[in-house]
Amino acid sequence: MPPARQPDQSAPRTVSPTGVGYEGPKDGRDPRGQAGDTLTTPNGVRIPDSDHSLKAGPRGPVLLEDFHLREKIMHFDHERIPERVVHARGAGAHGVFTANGAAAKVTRAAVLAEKGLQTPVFVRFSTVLGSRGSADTVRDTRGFATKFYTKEGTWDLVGNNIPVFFIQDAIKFPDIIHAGKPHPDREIPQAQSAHDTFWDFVTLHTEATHHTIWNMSDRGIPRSYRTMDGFGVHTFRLVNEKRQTVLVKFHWKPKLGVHSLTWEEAQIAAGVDPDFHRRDLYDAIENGAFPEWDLGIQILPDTPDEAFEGIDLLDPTKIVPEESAPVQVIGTLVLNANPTNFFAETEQVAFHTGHLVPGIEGTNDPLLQGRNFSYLDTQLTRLGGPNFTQIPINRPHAPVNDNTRDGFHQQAVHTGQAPYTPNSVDDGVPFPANWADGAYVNVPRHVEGDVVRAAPASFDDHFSQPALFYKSLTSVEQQHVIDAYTFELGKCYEQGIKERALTVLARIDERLCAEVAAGLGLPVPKRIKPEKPRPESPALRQIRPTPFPIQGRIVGVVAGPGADLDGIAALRKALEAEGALLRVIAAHGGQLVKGRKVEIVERTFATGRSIEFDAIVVADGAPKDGDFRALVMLQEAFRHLKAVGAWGDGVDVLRAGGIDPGAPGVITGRKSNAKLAGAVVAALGLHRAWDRTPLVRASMVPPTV
Ligand code: HDD
Repeated sequence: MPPARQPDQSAPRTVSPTGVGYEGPKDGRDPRGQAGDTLTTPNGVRIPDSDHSLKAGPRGPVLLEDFHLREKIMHFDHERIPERVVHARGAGAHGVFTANGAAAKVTRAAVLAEKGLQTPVFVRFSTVLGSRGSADTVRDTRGFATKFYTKEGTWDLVGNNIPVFFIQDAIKFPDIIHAGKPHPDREIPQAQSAHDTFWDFVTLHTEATHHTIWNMSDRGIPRSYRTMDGFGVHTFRLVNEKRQTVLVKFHWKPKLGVHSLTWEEAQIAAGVDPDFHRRDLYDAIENGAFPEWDLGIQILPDTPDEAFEGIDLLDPTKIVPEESAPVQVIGTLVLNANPTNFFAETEQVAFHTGHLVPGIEGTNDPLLQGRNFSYLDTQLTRLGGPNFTQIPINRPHAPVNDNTRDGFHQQAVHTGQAPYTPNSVDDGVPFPANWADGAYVNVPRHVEGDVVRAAPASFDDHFSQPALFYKSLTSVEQQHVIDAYTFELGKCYEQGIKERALTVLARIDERLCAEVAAGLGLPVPKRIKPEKPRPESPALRQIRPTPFPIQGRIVGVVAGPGADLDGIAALRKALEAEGALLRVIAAHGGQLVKGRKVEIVERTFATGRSIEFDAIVVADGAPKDGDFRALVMLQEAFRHLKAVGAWGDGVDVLRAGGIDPGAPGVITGRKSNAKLAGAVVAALGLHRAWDRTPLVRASMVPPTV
């Protein structure tokens, strides 16, 4: 490539530990600290007093010549930018993606292909429907958007934690979002799909059935951003050095496994800790439990019909079962740094499905093509003009020499006289690049057809894959789906919508339909045969018998005034060896002291709630009957199928809470020793004591089916 004559427009990028933002202090102090010691105006004028406006005498009036007052208030008045029209609520982190070289045969994109190449990334996770201040744990799809700052330009993989989408054509996106957002008159409910307009839409547009059943499954209420899958959703086309192409589906697979909240936990968290997922991500990274995902691809032949085993690959409401096309791991993502400034990074990051690099192309999926317009367009309103790629978090790490000029918020001082090509005034530079230079050259593809507003006939299959999904789940997961539909439809007011929803469920599975109908107190629709699903796909289950790593998991230890502090320390040591944390919960803040041993109380019965902990253990030395707030915590944890336990006379507290020490997932011992710690670690790895389910549900009155 010819050398760029003008300075690299990305040059003003200042490098803080997280890669963006103002440089922190240079004199060895905390790099996240303030940039300087002295208070100034935006123009750098030093200020003696920022607490009093300039007045004619202490009792006023305020003088117009107070430029500091005017600048300060003017800036404050304009601190807000519009929130994202969807995915407004989110949290982000910096990290690194390392390719393992396995993709070299299918793509020329170095970010994916070059073995060992490390590419900086920024990831933003989000909910879809809620406003910026809404709760994290609502039932919703989660966004999983990754910006790869590659040497060949920025590549954005803007995906979700659900592999399919509600609609097949982008022209319907405003409609599904209007239906999901709060009702226009009262602006309620916030961040929920449990209302009439959502269910009206998805039952009238049955292409939404597949995405909807994923939302009603445990995928709709993830335990953590760290324990979610991610999917590129659309089929993409990869191009290798020989200009050969394959079609692929992208998958992010979390090293910690896919885990979810229970519905009750999600509801409690939304009230007790609306920042549950944001806090979890931030704390895990601060504690060095860096979240990791493998990136995998399903490689599918690029045939003229763009289909695989009868599945139309241009239809974003369809998956390709992993049993038919295995996911091949091509690299690993590690998130290892929190943002320094939420607004500058997480709020201003601008993803775009059209941010592609050589070797990665889109397909004719009509949903993807509409997105390619939308993501660019939305930034004009949100980020105030066309120069948003100059905002630090959006700046490419590749040289930029693009001949664009001017516009709002222009940061670059462009040199050169001829911002057009070809030119002779600037000696012809910048010159267009070619394939050998690493240019983005689209693979030629033949296109023909009548101009029509229509979809292919294959897009009409709306039920076979929802049926496949439901059939593939474990019985525990199926029950959660039944409960979720019953809850959501139970929150609707319109009888006709509920009845229509039952006719949709009847096409998926007879029992699902019958159970939800019973829960709603409505008759089962007649004469509708469920779709015949493909063979089961066990890969769709998230409850697995194999344990997962427990990094970042939190065990709460309930400690009375006479607690066995040695035992607590021993349990902590064992948990920390696995990357998990222990937090002491007691009746008051401060410390617990026994002889020379001291334990800091990190949660009290007043500030703590069961949802914060993945397991709760009562230490020996507890008051026999416990504190009722501790009992509530233990009962909730038990109901949510979490490991609960006790050692010594802590077992009496379990009994006082009505918890049978012999029940599944209840861990007891005489002492806090290696055996007890091992049992806690093993239980955390399985996430929940699923075999406790019948015991917990036994106390619920079942609807008569
Ligand atoms: Fe979208 C944001 C994911 C369909 C229009 N979308 C947005 C974000 C994610 C997705 C993760 C948040 C990015 C961030 O963190 O800043 N969207 C998807 C997926 C889709 C999808 C996986 C289907 C497969 N989206 C979709 C369609 C359209 C949009 C069909 C419009 C035609 N999406 C937007 C948007 C947003 C957005 C309005 C809001 C803020 C933004 O883009 O930057 O343009």
